[in-house]
Amino acid sequence: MRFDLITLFPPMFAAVRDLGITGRAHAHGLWSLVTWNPRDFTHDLHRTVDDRPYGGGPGMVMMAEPLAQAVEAARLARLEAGADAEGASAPVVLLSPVGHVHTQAAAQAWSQGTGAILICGRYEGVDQRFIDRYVTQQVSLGDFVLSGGELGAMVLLDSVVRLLPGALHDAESAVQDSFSPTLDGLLDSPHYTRPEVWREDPVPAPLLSGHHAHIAAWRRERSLALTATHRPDLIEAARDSGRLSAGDERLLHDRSHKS
Ligand code: 9WO
Repeated sequence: MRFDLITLFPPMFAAVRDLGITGRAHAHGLWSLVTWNPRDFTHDLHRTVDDRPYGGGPGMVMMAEPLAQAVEAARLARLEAGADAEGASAPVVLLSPVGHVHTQAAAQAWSQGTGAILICGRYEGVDQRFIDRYVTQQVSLGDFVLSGGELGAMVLLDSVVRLLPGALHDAESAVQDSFSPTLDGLLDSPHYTRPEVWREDPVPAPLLSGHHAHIAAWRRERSLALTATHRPDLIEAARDSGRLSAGDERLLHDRSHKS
């Protein structure tokens, strides 16, 4: 899997390339990352990548031509590296609030692919003619504004790379995450580690029982309670897709009728 990042700030991507789970996966060759700076595709003395908006208004707009040349260079390099299936070309993705909101299901789908060319905008925005001609999809991380697309791209990368086979030490970890299939779309239960009593606050007894069925039942109950309290929309979605058992429904019912 290969990602080509079009960015004015290549050093930012050291965070995902060199550190933590994604860094280890990169060191093991599970994925690669190449940055392309639009500034390197300018041809004027000042290496200009932005200009004032037509129609007026605040701030500056990223110019289409340096972005287009960076994408063309990335495409050629991917072709030479055999990064995509024969005849296929990588998606060109703009991180922006206009896009579909990224989800765990989307991350799963991405993790089956060969990567993408990710466009990180800066300033007030990107010339629409570049978007119209090159961008195949836009991805949003949520309804908020960033100073640039880089952090959004890194969130996308992290969510995808950690799902690659071999990325995690403990193969179970990705399976047990919040939103993993085994949790049926519920939030994960709380976690505890040593000491057994911390500042007079003990670890919940079922976790110390050594009885695996009791532990699983306690975790399921905690997942349901946490999700019902904080994300009732996820309870509804799990129910609508048949992922709640009769036992789950009983726990939720009993909980909502406690005084
Ligand atoms: C932002 C925008 C807002 C409304 C309509 C169109 C839009 N396009 C862009 C855009 O391409 N923004 C660039 C990246 C340049 C300005 C800073 N950028 C950005 C991306 N701010 N916020 C995001 C972002 C990305 C993913 N998820 C949430 C926010």
